[in-house]
Amino acid sequence: MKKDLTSEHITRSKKIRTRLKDKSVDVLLVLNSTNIRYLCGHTGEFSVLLIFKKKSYLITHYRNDVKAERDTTGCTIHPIIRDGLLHPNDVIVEAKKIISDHKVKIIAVDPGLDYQRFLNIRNQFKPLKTIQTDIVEGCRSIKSDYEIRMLKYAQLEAEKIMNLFLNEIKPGVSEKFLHHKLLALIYDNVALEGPSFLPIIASGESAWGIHSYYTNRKIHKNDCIVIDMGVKYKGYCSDMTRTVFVGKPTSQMKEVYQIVLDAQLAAENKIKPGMQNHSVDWAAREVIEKAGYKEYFSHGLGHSIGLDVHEAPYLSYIKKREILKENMLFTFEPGIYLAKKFGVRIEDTILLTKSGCKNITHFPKDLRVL
Ligand SMILES: [Mn+2]
Repeated sequence: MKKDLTSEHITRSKKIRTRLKDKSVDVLLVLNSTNIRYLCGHTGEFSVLLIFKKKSYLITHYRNDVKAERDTTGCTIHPIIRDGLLHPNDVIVEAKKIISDHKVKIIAVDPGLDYQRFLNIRNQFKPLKTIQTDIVEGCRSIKSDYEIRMLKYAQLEAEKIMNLFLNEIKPGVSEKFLHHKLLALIYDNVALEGPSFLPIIASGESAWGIHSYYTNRKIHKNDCIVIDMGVKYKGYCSDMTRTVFVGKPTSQMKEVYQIVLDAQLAAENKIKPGMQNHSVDWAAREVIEKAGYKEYFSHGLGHSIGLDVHEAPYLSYIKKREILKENMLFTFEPGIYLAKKFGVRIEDTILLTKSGCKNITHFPKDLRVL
């Protein structure tokens, strides 16, 4: 596994270097912690990764260096040894020293920081030219075979947990109890890093708020319950939503469930490499619009997923237009939320293949009455 990861880090850094060369950039300064993990494996705080044409340096506080030696490949670890507290800017001061030992004209800064911090860094590196870049995000959006394997495994483990979890749902238990129970089931699997986000348990009328994690509401007979959950395996996230019913669903619940499912299938049938993100969102949205529930699908169809649970590109017609490529992964999560009544969302993860897509979520989607 460690060997796999080492060759991953080498391949990823190579890709980054090619792109830096295309833009005539001499060094990339990476501050976003997920991007640092992506490129060298390090997960500690207060770190900066410097990628030069031939060499990379990980600048980190000395208290991180044992961990860095263990987790990191493909770069030289450069610990900052200092008495007293470490100031967040110390890593930048150290980066400046290393950069001054190299022939550098243009520095690219990874955008995992707010614009104000970028301006601050730009000032510190003057008179060198500093540009903001999102090339790491660009690389991250196309998944390698190794990453696809990790993402599939995370999803598989999440499905086993979901199976156990559904036994806990019965009238009288609260959303809060179920939320805690689901977290406990996730943490019981020590092979996992933990949840990829706090699970959402939204029942009955409380389901119309898209991101309420839970309330104290107790499950009733004839409820409709939205469960949105994911786990993290070796850094990689899964994300899945299922809507289940306790007792007898009403005819409107059944109708809405079928529309949401049809919307998801429409997007699955339509997506292929070369398509624009907006068109995929519309493929699902049209189904819901035609069925008369246009205003009740109030979020995008989905997002990419990887080391972060939400990554670019986003399948939403209000986000930046992007062309979709083979080996990108997306969640498809259409939903209909009827204020003060109930909500339905169904979410799977889809891998874009040469000719279309492959759904990596295998948890059943037929209407389930517990
Ligand atoms: Mn999602």
